Amino acid sequence: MLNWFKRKKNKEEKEDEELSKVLDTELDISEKDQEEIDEEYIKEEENEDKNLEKSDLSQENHIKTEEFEVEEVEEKELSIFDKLKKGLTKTRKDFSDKIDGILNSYKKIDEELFDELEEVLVTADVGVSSTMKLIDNLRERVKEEKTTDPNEVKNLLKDEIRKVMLSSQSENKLNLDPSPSVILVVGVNGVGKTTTIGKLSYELKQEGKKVLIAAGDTFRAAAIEQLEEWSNRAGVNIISHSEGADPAAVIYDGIQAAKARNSDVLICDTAGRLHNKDNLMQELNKIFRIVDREYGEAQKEVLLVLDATTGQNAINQAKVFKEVANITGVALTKLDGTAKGGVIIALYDELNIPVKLVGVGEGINDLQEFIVEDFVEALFE
Ligand SMILES: Nc1nc2c(ncn2[C@@H]2O[C@H](COP(=O)(O)OP(=O)(O)OP(=O)(O)O)[C@@H](O)[C@H]2O)c(=O)[nH]1
Ligand SMILES: [Mg+2]
Repeated sequence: MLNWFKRKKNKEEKEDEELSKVLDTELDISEKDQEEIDEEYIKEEENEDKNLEKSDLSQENHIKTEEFEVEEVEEKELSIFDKLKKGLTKTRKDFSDKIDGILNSYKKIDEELFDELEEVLVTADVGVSSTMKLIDNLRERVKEEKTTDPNEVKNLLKDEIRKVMLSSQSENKLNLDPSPSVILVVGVNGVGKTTTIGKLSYELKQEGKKVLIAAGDTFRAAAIEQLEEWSNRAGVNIISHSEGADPAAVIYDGIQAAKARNSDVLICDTAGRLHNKDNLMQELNKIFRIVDREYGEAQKEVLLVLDATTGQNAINQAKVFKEVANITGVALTKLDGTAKGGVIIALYDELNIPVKLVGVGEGINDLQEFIVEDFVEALFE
């Protein structure tokens, strides 16, 4: 193994050891943090109130709706592939441009070239073990096919990435048929759970499904109100209790309402922020038990939301959640704001968890299904 790589590997092993420490910090919220969050929320509310005072409420709503529709029409003009490509802009720049630069600077294929490619993959958060596997496979391919032109290496690498991802035994589509189905949305705080639920509700409603949301994050009032706002935007119903209520009771009520109203999909928000990791995991287990007991007939998805901008830390979070829950898929958010999109390759290769949805912006239309072939194409364009 090359020296640079060894150092990188040692560093990542150390990071792995600190896995639970990292998560504990992420899941732990100090009183000071909570005060800051509350203050921020109060400020936002005051601003909103001021805006509403300025103009007549109905007129305001009317204007907002119109703006919203215009935004949607523009967004729809982009194809799914173009949207993914746009979302991957930063990753692609870092990845494809660098690879082109390297390959153009070499006249023959040698170890140094492989070394440089390794560095690009690790920098794009593909992860050390997946990178090693890919580069080893690439080396073999070059040998087998007696490739001598560095420019041909790009297509071989693309093919190897595709192979690694497709060999993972996973289904990319949300398993929602036949109705009814329930989606439990889990993940640490701030990764984008609530936003993803809003976008997903909207999309499923557009597909003609009857959607109900359960506001299972009762840890703070702001979380419930944020979800209510999203349910309004998406035009779907929501079941909520007040702040501090037992989340399992909210989910229980959600299930009863979904049954009574013949809903196709029940989407449950959960808290990402509790006093510590054990609390969070216990609470999730309680919710899972309620769903199994009360809604056995429903298709069940446990969607782990991960924030792409956190790179390898997202992989660590996935490892922890995988221990306590049967995660059926990942929604990877904030792909638009990061060069760390390579983390998707590691999710497939190291954890065998399919990415089912990707978030490519903060708008209601900025969620899309994930297709491996499209991702690989977009990455190398
Ligand atoms: N750019 C971008 N921002 C996103 C995306 N998804 C979510 N966000 C933003 O990320 C922030 C956090 O999102 P939330 O949906 O509140 O996250 P959460 O996981 O529900 O957070 P907690 O309720 O605190 O646990 C918000 O400002 C969102 O607008 C995305 O795909 N792209
Ligand atoms: Mg939330």
